[in-house]
Amino acid sequence: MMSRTWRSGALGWGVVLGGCWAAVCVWAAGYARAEEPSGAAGEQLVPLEIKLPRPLFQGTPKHIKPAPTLEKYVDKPRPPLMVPPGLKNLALKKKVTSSDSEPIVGELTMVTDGDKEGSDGSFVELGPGKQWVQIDLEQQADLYAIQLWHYHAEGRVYQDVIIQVSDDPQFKTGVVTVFNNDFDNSSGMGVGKHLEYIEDYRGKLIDIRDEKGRPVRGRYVRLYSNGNTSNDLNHYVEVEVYGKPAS
Ligand SMILES: [Ca+2]
Ligand SMILES: [Ca+2]
Repeated sequence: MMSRTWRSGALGWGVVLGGCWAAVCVWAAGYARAEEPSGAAGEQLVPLEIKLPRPLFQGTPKHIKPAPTLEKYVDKPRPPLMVPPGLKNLALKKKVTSSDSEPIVGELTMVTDGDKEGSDGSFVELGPGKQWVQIDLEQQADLYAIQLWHYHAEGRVYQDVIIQVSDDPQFKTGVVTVFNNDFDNSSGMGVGKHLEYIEDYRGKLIDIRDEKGRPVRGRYVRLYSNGNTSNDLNHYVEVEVYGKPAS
């Protein structure tokens, strides 16, 4: 009698637990579905794969003081950027022009040569003050993300980083500013809302889609800077522009 009660009790709990487990599974499946990212066009998104160079220093750079306008330095792998499949680095080996056509060190071709190692011989050094480099993607394209390394042999902050996209090589018409961290307008191109950041081997990955997840269309990408926390010169190790040719 007692044993039968116990058994039916256990059976009852088994049903309850089994039911709960099924409910959890259904909830988890629903949650996973809800969390699956989709793009502006409703397509499935995948992590953007970026090959990082080897680190040249470790630990938090101590010589740069925290500020409300400076992103907090985090020495951890960054979360993946979810993008539509099939994006390519359209900047690779493409022609680079600059406000400083005769760099102090290196060549402009180094900006897009695929070499991201930050040691001597792998960066181009432009003159002091506000300077820009411009990449011609050679065709109109839908652009999703920009990954850049100014310099990563020591922790530095490059000032007034402003990035624009246009179909006009002179950047006079149809200019879209996709990044601007000139918080005090010292470069005179308008106050930027983005934060300054300390560079390391991970460089800076910038999602340039609009608030609805749509890419920016254009053929030319221009990147400004205005010196850095170690000197008033401007450097580039590599710039990658992820997108696909406009259809
Ligand atoms: Ca390079
Ligand atoms: Ca500034």
